[in-house]
Amino acid sequence: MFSKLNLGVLVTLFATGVYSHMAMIKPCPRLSPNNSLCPAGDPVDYDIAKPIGTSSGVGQPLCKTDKKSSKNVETWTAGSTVTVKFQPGGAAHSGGHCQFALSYDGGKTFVVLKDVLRYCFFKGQTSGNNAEVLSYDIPLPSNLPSSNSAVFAWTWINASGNREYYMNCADIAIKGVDGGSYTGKKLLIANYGPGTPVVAEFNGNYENGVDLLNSRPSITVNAGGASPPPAGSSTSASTKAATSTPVSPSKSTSSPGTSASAECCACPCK
Ligand SMILES: [Cu+2]
Repeated sequence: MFSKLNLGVLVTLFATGVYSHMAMIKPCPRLSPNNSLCPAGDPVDYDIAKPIGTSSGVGQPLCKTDKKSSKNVETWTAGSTVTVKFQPGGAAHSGGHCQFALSYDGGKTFVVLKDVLRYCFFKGQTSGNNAEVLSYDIPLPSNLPSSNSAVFAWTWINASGNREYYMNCADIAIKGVDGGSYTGKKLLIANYGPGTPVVAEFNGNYENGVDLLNSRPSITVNAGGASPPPAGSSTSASTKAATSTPVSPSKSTSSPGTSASAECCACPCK
């Protein structure tokens, strides 16, 4: 019964030509179309599943848009576990590296909550395009700062195809430690224009890019955004990382409306 339903969904997607890349559907990300979890009337992007950039150019800003949803789509409690879900039927490009991260400064700086490295959307090495895994549990650290304007992000560096960077973001509230802070790895942004590192196509080598992920600096975030860690708790290197912005999407020279579709996609999307 279940597989019949899934097959039906796939057939529908093929028939309507919607078969595309991967997109988060829960929590409702900004611009998510046809998503009952999203605030009614919010703007949508029917290309929500497209990458925000490639190794050669920036197609869209981080999070796809700077504009927040009209309201927080979920309220999360520090110390609990949340489930993130993805749209079925998209091209999963043989897996790759997913990072799940949180921003307290409106989407400029992200601290990583969970990595799913190498085989994101799959159970192991594969040359497949149909995701085997469409949901991940994210344990929320118990010392996350409280916020009414946090931004949760899923990002993905695909294993096969064009060198792309995918990112969807959801506006959420966090019930955690009032005035608290949290230290973790800074989100790796790669394959996102010439200012970022390139993770080569895996071609079966799932260690590609793992060195970059392993060398992410630590940053400390709090309800005011990202800040230097408390004195004595870390190094000047992480202070620098917390305050620097790796890529300014506004510096993209691509003209609006052409860049995303031009850069994307050598993937086997139909
Ligand atoms: Cu794709």
